[in-house]
Amino acid sequence: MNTLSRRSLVVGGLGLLGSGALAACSAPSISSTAGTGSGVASAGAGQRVVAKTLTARPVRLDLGGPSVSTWAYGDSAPGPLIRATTGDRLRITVDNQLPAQTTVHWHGIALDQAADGVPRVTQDPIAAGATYTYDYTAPDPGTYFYHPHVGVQLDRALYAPLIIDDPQEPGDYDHEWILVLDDWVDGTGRTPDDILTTLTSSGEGGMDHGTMGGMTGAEGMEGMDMSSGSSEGRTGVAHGNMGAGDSPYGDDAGDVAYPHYLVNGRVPADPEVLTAKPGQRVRLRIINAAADTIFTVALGGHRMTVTHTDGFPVQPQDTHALYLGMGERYDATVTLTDGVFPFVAVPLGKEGQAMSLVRTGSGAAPSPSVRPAELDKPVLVGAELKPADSARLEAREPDVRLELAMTGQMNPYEWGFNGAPYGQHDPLEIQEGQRVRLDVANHTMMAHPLHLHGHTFALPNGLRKDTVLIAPMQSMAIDLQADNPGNWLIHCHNIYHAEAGMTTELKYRP
Ligand SMILES: [Cu+2]
Repeated sequence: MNTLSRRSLVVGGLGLLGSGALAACSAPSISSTAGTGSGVASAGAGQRVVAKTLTARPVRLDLGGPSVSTWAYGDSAPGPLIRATTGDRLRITVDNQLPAQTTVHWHGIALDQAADGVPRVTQDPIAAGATYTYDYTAPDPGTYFYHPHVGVQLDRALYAPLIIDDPQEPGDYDHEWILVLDDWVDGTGRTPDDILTTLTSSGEGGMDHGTMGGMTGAEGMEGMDMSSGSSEGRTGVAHGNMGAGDSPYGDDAGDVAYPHYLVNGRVPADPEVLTAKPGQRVRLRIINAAADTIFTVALGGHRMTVTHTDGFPVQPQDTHALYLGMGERYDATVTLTDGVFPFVAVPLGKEGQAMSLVRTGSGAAPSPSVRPAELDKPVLVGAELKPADSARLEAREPDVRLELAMTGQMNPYEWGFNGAPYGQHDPLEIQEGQRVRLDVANHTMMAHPLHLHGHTFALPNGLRKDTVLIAPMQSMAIDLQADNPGNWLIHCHNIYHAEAGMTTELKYRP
């Protein structure tokens, strides 16, 4: 399910049907996944319906050596690809065979809030043994993913890609490869719930945090410009392109030292092998589904051209390597040369790496610990990409400005916004039709990927994102158009931080 050759579809005659054929074509591979049914039907008023059943259940998975007991959608990590076309209606029934409540969140989709999958905000959690149907329209094309929004379930195998195809997309590439990154611990002697308990009781999940354990959110706030609307005040990180050893996100990027890092559910010792011919163009859709790990990604021997982030197009940008925060997605194209190449995802501030192999010719596979030279070259900071003109928010002064300070520390393990954990938070209140500016300020010594549900926001340079990495002590003003009424979460996409309180709500007043 992780590879799809557009050329083979065209050769099969399906290309004439446009991108709609992609969803229909992907259906058989999805229905072949045990416990997962699917179908595509036309709906009334010309809207096509993509209907599937997703079964969440305990499974045993082979990660390419390590065999683990975990929870998954169907019987694989990542779970089954869901694919539709812009404007389609998705009707996804979740059959919860887990021994726990769950929900599914469709990360990045500007959907009707009733389908957003947030327990006690948009729905009651789906009880063990129960089913629930999500029904929503996907308004924007792009690379998305889906995962639970209950506890730290995301840190099991409960994640999978969600691709919305663009009927206008020229598709001038020979292959499309979806690459899902993950950090893995479940079934290795600890569960994610064990780790959350350890973190919240002692502040240590296995990482050596050195001297930062006593750092509090209030320290270092003095002198920060929290209100400036100037472009200088809105971007706290001055320089983006730094080597991997000199990351703007610091070395203390995560809380958990994971035993394994995965691309498409495989460890580097027995990686997935992606095959193509020399000279072919490939579209990579890279998704960071990890719970606690920022990755630096590179393809050995190649430069990538980044074309989209979080679904939206950017001005194409060449790079040797790029950072991906948890919940972020980047699309890139690459023209392949002849040989065998490692696609690596190196966890920031942690040991080990994730890897897939790209094979266009003969040759020995590189070592699982290979470090491509691209990692020593400047690494692209996604927030510095420029938006494609088609992706820009219409210029407008904000009607309302709201402060969103990221606060907390490791010891005690408490995270929040504006000094309060979720549950004691004051929702950020807005009204439909407003242009809203969120003055985000990271008052902590860690990087946090900030994720907003139901909307895509604009960074100071106009870049459209739904998840953005905020560096330690960085401030950044982000603008959004209040065009999707409801009650939406804003949270850190480090799932342990989110669970420990770094979650709040953006609430439309009636
Ligand atoms: Cu965080």
